[in-house]
Formats: sequence, structure tokens, C-alpha cells
Amino acid sequence: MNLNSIAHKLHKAAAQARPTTQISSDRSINLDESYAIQSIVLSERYLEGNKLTGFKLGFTSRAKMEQMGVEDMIWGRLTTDMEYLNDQVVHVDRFIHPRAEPEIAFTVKKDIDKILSEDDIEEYIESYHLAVEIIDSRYENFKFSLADVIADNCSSAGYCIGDPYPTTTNIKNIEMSLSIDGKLVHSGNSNNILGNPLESLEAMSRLALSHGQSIKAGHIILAGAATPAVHIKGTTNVSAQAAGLGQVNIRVQ
Ligand code: OOG
Ligand code: MG
Repeated sequence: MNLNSIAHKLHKAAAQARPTTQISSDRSINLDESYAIQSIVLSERYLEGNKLTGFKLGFTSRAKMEQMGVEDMIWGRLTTDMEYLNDQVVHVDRFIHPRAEPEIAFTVKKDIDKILSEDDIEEYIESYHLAVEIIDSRYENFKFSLADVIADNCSSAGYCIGDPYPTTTNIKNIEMSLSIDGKLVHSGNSNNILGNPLESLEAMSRLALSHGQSIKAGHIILAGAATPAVHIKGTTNVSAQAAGLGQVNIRVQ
């Protein structure tokens, strides 16, 4: 199978909410090929009228690496069809085996033209948010290699961003948690994300620059989860909390 047909197979699996086999079970691919497949998958989404809304990092915490059995950071793209508002209903039938995780998100203020450090935040970042990310691997049993998951746009499926908080808000060393139907299921510290969640801005700007991908004003960046993800089929309410960043809810149907 060439890269186009692999991308098409992944796009179809997402569109039809039917799992597919791992690429690595048919042939070996390197990470450059995986990112090339991801770009083609995204072109198919754009052709259907969806627009790029931002970016996500994955496997920025040990908790996530260990849950999924991988060892490196990855990045993917977010699109308009993945957006949910706080308290919005999420119809899980559009997904295969969705999971949710609490995240920190950033809204970009100014087109990013360099690798960001903490000193650049005021100039380039508009606001901080708590978020819930919905991930949905297009592979059977949510099993993949690093190359597989990159090609699959890092399992990106949905995201819900909470209220904006100014960049003077402290987001280092804060507790983040995820509750399902009112019961706490996971909690973790924001510093589990790369030692401090602001580091994700450095990582995302560096990765985007090295792949020739521009990050523009208005884009969202998801920093990666500080806790493992939880299955959400059959639940009714998913909420994330983080000290100082409020709460984000999705209603699952
Ligand atoms: C890949 C996506 C990882 C995160 O926050 O670490 C991710 C997956 O676990 O399927 O979104
Ligand atoms: Mg995530």
C-alpha cells in the first residue's frame, strides 16, 4: 500500500467509525512517512470542508506513555469538526472507542515565527484554558506503534475548551482531574506535562517549525494529558477540573 491509500484507509475508518488494522502489521513505515500520511489524511478532511483550528501534543507525560506503551512525543492537527462547546452533547456513535482526558490548552495571539520560550508567552499567547480532549484511535483495540498513531493524526477526535484565563494565571504545579458521572477517576499534576505545561509551547513551536507547519493567531494548542485517558462509551457526564482554571463538561449520548 502506498502512503495515499494508507491515508485514505485511515480517513475512511474515522468517517465510518469502523476500526482498521495497524499499518505496521502490513509494512514498516518510518516517522517521516507517518507524518506524510497524517498530512494526506488532513487534506481529505479539508476537502470535506473542515478547517484547521490548531495542534495537539501527545505523550508529553509518563502517565500517557505508560498507558499506551510508547516512548516519544508526537503532534497532530485539530479541525473544526472536532470542536465542542462547554456542556455540549457529544454523540459517541460518531466514534469507534472514544476516550477522554483532561488537558491544558492555549489560544495563540500572534502567528508563531520562532521557537517559544517562557519569556515569549505574553507576546504570543492570548489565554490559557482547561480542556477535555476526546481521542479515538482508528486502529483495532486502540493498539498502535508510534508510527501508526502519528499517521492516524495522533488519535485526535474531539476537544472542548473551557473559559479563557489570562496568561498571568498560574498553571504550573496544579492538580488536574477527570470525573465520570460525578466520580473522580484520574488526577495528576500539571507538571507531569514535560516538567511544566508551559514547556509544551516550546515543544509545539519547535516541532511545527521543523515540519514547515505554521501556527497562526487564533489557533489552539493542546499540551497533552497529565493523566491516563478513560473510555467514555456508556457514561453520561465527563468533567475536567483544575485548580484556578475552572471546569469543563461534556455530556455523552
Ligand atoms: C494518542 C494521543 C495522545 C496525549 O495527550 O498524550 C494524547 C493516544 O493515546 O491515542 O493525546
Ligand atoms: Mg491528549
